[in-house]
Amino acid sequence: MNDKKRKIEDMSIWEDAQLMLAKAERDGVETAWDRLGQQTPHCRFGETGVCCRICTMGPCRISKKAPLGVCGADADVIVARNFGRFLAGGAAGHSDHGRDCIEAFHAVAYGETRDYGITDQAKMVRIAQELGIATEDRDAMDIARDLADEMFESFGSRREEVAFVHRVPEVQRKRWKELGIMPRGVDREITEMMHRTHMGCDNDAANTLLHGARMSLADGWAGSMIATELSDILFGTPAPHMSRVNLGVLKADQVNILVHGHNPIVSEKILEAVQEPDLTALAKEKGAAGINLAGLCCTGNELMMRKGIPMAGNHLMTELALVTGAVELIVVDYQCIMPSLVQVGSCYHTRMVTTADKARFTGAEHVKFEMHNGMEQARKVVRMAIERFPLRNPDRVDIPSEPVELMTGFSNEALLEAMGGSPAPLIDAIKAGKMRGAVGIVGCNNPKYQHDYCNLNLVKELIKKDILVIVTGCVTTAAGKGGLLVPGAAEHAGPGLMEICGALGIPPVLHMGSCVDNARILQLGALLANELGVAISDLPLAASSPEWYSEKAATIGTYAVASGIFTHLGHPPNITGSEIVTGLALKGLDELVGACFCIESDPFRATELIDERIRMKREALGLEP
Ligand code: XCC
Ligand code: SF4
Repeated sequence: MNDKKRKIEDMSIWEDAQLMLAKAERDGVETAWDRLGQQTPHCRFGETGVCCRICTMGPCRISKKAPLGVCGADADVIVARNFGRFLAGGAAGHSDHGRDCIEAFHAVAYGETRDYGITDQAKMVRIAQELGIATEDRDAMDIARDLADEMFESFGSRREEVAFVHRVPEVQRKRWKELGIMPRGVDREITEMMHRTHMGCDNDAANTLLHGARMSLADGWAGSMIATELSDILFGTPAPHMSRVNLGVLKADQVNILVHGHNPIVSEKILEAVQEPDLTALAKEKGAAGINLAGLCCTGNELMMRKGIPMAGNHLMTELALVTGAVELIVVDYQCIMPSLVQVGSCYHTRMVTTADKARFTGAEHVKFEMHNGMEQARKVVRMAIERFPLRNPDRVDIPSEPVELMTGFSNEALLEAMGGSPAPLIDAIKAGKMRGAVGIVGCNNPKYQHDYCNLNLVKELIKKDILVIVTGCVTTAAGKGGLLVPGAAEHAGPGLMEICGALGIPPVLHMGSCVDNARILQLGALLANELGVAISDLPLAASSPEWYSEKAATIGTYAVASGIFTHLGHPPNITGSEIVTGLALKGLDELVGACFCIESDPFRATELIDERIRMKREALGLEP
């Protein structure tokens, strides 16, 4: 072990994490925290974004002594190109997930699968109508075929605008057109970013960054939005219900299966399989009391939102969940899955199973899920888990903590229903200052922080100021473990928000889903803005990702800002080596798109910055701050 090792209490705020970190040490298991110690201090060139590896005249790194790369590119150009490609990774991740959802929907529409179907037909018809598809007197599958085609169009090169952009307030669409950042097609914008950042193309940092905004908008208003809407159509639109969270959701006497990744196409089938009587009988034959399914990260969010399946933990809990020694099998699809999980699993009896050809892990077993075999493959995976149960070593099992209750399932549809079908109560509450504004807190964990310290404290502080918090992604688990996702948590909110929550029977912190479901927040913002006849950037809204780590989180932040939502990040992306790029992000964008980023690692100071912005927006609307 290295000398930079942190105290366990400084690594995570949670008891379940701390107990498992201690067990990992006893069991000789290395975690992300250990490896961070080995990787720090980080390379300064990389950290500030001034290292360029785009061609083989380099690699070049910019310093006072060498201010230009071999080709003549300066720090601004290099930072902008690197950041553009970083954003492209995020946009590609969400959007390729969205494309997988269209392919599933397409297979359903063309009768190519019996394993998947349409759960929310009313929503399908509503969205088809919204997109101008004829629905009257038509067979549902005919409508579905047209809708699938229409959604594929938002990925291509032949449209001037992605389909869901019509949801955006008119003033903003005009602004986007004038700036040249109207998103045309997901694949086109991503490809164009790769082109622009090839050596010898876009050598104007601000111009590159504007394309980053366009590409991120294509993620938010197309790739992610399509993933969300189609997942609802295929698997059901979430409605409020209770669930549980933390490592205590694992069961000592049952076969434990964890699902990890993002796309419900895999996890929904695993859920069906664990409920089949013959598989439960097989588990009992092997000496288990049953089969227990729990989620991790965003696929956990998806299953919890729709089906109430408990959540074992967020990003930094994924290794620690295996350290319990109680997990027979972890099945993954893609994104945010640490390659170390194969290693950690092999220290116990845990089998890791991959399901997507685009995300294979050396050392894991590959069970490829396709549209026509999802159910059969899910049964196979569950059977594999059951076979592992007799191999579990009870002496090495430790399941810490009692689970915490939470409420989940706040789709926009559910939220509107709770308000009697119209956003008017929400708007009245904002006008009256009972709810001063809303903040969407999204995203990840990062071992550079004490795990969940910023996530949890930011949520707590904001609700005290009568600001409604909406959570998606890994921050959900933090809010849930902190007991803030239940209606009773309204007692920790300011008096106005407490009253509103009491009247509607909702928590002061609403769980809206996984990270692609940030599209729900965009849609809600647009709905409120349209209702008030203003731009999204005029609303007392903000976004935050305090402990972010991924390219996807940066893309989310960028589409939030480009959509007019002031966005807080706990730490900057690797852009600080360019004054132009940093200046645009922190200030310049405000004049162009009506919002910008702010950076603050302390959750209490971040609360002040967000609060100040909400005050400003309220005053501009002529409301009490
Ligand atoms: Fe990944 Fe989506 Fe971040 Fe969690 S929140 S660490 S991106 S799983 Ni999306
Ligand atoms: Fe160096 Fe320019 Fe090549 Fe980058 S593109 S590696 S700065 S020569």
